[in-house]
Amino acid sequence: MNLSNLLESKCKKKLNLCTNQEIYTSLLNIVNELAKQKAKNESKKKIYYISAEFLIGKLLSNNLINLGIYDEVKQILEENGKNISEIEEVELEPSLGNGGLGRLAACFLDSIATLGLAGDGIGLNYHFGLFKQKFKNNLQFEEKNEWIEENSWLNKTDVTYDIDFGEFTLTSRLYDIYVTGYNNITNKLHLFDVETVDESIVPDDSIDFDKEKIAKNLTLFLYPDDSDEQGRILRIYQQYFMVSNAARYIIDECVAKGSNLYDLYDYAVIQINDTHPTMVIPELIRLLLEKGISMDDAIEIVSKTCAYTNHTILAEALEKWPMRYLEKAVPNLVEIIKELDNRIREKYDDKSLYIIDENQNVHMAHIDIHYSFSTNGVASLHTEILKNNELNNFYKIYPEKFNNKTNGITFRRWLMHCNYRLTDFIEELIGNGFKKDATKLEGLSKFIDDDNVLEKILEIKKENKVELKQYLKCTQGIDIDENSIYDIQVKRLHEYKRQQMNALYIIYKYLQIKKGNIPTTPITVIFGAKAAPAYTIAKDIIHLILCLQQLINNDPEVNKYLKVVMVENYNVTLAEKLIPACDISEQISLASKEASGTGNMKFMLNGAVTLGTEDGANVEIHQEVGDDNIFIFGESSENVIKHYENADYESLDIYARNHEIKEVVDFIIGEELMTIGREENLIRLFKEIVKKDWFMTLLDFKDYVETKERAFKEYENRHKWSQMMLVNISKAGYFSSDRTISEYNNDIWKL
Ligand code: 26Q
Repeated sequence: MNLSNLLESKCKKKLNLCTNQEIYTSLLNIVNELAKQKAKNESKKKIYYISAEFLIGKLLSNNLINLGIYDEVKQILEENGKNISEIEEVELEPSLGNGGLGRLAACFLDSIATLGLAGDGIGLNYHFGLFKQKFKNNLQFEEKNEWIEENSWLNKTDVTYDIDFGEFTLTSRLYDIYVTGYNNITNKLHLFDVETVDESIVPDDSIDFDKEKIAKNLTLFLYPDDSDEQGRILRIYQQYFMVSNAARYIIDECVAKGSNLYDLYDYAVIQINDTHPTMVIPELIRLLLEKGISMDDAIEIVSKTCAYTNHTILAEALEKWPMRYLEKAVPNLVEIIKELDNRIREKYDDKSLYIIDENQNVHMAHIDIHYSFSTNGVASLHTEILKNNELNNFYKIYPEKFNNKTNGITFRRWLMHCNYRLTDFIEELIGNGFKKDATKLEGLSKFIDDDNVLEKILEIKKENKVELKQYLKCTQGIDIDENSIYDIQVKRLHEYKRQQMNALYIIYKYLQIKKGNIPTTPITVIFGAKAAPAYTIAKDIIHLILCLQQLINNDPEVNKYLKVVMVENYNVTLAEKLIPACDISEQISLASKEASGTGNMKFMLNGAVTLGTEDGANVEIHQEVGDDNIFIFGESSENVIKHYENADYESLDIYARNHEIKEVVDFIIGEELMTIGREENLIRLFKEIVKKDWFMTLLDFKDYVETKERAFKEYENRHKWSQMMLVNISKAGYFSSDRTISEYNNDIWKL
């Protein structure tokens, strides 16, 4: 049956009479059937990517592209008066992730399947996942994010396990989502759920629930509030539930393929995505002991099966769990963790290497590094900092375990799907080879002096900007000017990412305009970010940005030249609209703090020029595009690390000594903002910046302003700017996750 007839038979009526919802559901069913029929890779060894987050985004279009039927479906719909983007709007975005680490996991699944490798993801089926963000009175509020519909991408399986905790046992159920490779095989994302989960314990428009009802709440939320002890223990229950299911599933699958478990590592390699799945190590050891394998053997087998990826150098994000919590939640693991710690104590008398510290805290990353065969960072600077600073003690004893795998992004979603205009144009210029081999984008460099090509790139950007304008008008009721410079910072809200520095720039610019220094081209500064519900200062930063939005957008003297937009509920779907329309990509973290960043890669690929610090993968972007096609500013990571070592950074000095900076910072608690915003929040933020400024905003502020002004000035030379865009696009090939996954496979997984 051809696709058109198939679709009509699924819809059970003529397409032109169907609602968008009916068409979406039918397409979902067709995709699932086609995905199921695709070949699997039945090879002996498989990669299992365990992660607390999979930020997969909407799945319909991506699957249609990967199955090679997007254009055909689009055409069939058009012939029946339907528009594929309106069908896309019907799909709810899965709420299974938070930020970079989760989106990376999703890009990796796409690339693993695209490269034809046998590899599945394993995680949890959160019913509400990450909260939905709402703004009211210039403040963030959180609501539950219901995304699972009657017809969803989740396929219920018969796989269930009984998972024993300290005080009770819970039964799990596995749901699978098909992961289609681009013109290649199908793999799976395995999401475990608890059979007794009960959505009704969460009131409407809220994220409150009884933290002690583990049987009902276990898989409701991603990163439930951990500001109290109950919340932290709930996190342990979640983590153990994830990894115990994963471990059993992996063992069952390997045994079915012929493993005697002594050779588990010939059948499975487990990539541990940050420390959230770390308990898989003691859990696997425990399960092997249950099967009669000795402790020595079990430890060796598991260590040869597991590999660990570190995504952060922020001390506060490195998980340590009080032993007391583990004793309550997962007593089965306690003896094993103690044994793992004892073996280290016997071998080394350096306390910094121990798993259990003198305060009876269990350091999860230490379990990973000692008892896995590989530890990798996610960008070259990050890996160097791990080796030379943060994890230097470990690097000295295990130099062979440390390796770098610079992150990447899937070009199927972040170019072909989100920017069809640019994709089609690139194909016109260099053919379609870049879709399978991203390095072919280099072929664009020969058009660097071709005026028609440069014109066309600007035209495409303009069209994308108009489309974003219309979308924001429609969905958020905000009006922006497509002829302004779109300057965008979208990412989790965190002080180290320094959204507050961008906000200070806005104040600076506002004051300049008030003084009569008018920008040649108007500027639209766009933010998107969620703050963790208990992260007070992050919420204060959102408050500041929203107050600035209100002040500036309503000031007729200023709003012709400067606008501020903070989009509500930033997610993958919004990213897909914002990134293709961006002129300037803000990547302004304090050097040494951003492990990699992946948004930076998406923006570059879509022809935005980076304004950034020498941090994370910005360093590698800088190397690829050269000094002339990026705007770099700020203190080096080496100097920043020295400031921390010497504890010699004083923001108050900078504030007091520099009149211009003082004027800008004082504005936070000046009359204009205080009449719009809340005193408590603004004063707290002001004090934080002046008295602490842990992430050194004021250190880089002057250089940031100067560099940003230079970028705006260069934007006026449209010819030159277009050349910069072209260079960025043509050099983005290195940042394909296909390259990253090939490296994981060659160096770590060896499938
Ligand atoms: C830890 C302890 C307690 C509570 C929460 C957490 C926690 C939760 C989420 C720690 C870390 C995360 C997420 C981290 C993350 O997204 N990291 C990002 O990973 C990307 C992919 O490697 C990098 O590009 C980013 O630089 C990094 O910030």
